[in-house]
Amino acid sequence: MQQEHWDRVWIGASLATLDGDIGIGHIANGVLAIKEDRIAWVGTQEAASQLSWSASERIDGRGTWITPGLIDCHTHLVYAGDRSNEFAARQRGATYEEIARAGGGILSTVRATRAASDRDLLEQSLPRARALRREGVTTLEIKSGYGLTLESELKMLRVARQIGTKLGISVATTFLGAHTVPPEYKDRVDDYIDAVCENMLPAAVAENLADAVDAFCEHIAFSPAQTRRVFARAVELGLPLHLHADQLSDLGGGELAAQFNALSADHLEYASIASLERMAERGTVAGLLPGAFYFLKETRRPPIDRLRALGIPIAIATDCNPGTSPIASLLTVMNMACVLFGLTSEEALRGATCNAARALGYRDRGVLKQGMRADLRSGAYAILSNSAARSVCMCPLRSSRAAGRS
Ligand code: DI6
Ligand code: FE
Repeated sequence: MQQEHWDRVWIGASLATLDGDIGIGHIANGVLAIKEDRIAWVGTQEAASQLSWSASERIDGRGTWITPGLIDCHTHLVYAGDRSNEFAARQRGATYEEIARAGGGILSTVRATRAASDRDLLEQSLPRARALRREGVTTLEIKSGYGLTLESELKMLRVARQIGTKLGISVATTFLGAHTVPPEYKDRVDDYIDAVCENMLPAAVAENLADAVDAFCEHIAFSPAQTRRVFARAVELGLPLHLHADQLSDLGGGELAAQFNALSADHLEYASIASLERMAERGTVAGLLPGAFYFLKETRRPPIDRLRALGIPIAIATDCNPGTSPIASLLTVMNMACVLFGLTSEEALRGATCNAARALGYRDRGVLKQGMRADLRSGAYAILSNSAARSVCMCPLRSSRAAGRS
């Protein structure tokens, strides 16, 4: 029998492999081995005992659950300043739209982000990324969209890349120049879209700063026609797409995202049945953002039952941003997905692992399977619940360890 030599092996752990179309792919008394930066073997102890193997490091995995490293697939965590004043205004009854129309909201963060130096922006953003990493997040998507000039959008994206390097996590950057209309273009929105398409987006691509493109399609931001122009340009430049779709009203965002084969359409509280059907046909992931729902005291839930019935993959993300989702805890947001949206714990765990990987177009993570990146999260979960999914979602503030390659 050929002898396998592994760098590190966990023996006797409960594995949530997430391998398969439903559930969490639980293996009790599991063995998981890593060689170099890949998962070399996954299975039961019984099956492992049939193999001939050795390992440089053996870890007693009993009492431990191992899941894939968590993936936060939608964040705006690079920004300067804070918007606690808006939180207070909303407590007094103001709505998000009213604040935005009065020049607050996204634009107030644009002012602070433009004024910040690269270094300030990095220093203000790092603690949020660190908080996510502490919870076991090993892959993080970060959007631009608070600069809205060529120079400051690129500044945000560079800072996002620096966060990945500094923290040793994987950062996927998304160009969100079409987040809101900057004041300089107040009455000439189409001219701004020209600048996005002809100037900003190509520059971000030339500097290899954008892994994907997103837009905010909403009556307080960009129309479907303007969103299409940005998407068409992104497609020409070979970039995958995401969309802030149907968050505050139904503009057919889900359908638009599906038509362009976007990786994900996110929010979806007001998505129409037609949108969801198109998403199901194209395999568009539904990115649910319970933090924004919670902070905005939204009452209309995303159409969970229909997403399930149509077999649309559901991802969960923090949407970490200073206005509508000022939270840097993916575990809490997974818990919100259960409590506020009625997801099962298993769905929430899928939402932050395998389905989040799909929402970012990654095929090498989010699942514990031979050949995948050695990108894991482990923790002693047994105190509250004997299930990785349930304990992650029941008790969101417990700490964890991320292990293996990041
Ligand atoms: N939708 C959101 O939830 C965030 N952006 C968006 O397009 C909100 C961003 C903010 O209010 O700063
Ligand atoms: Fe967002």
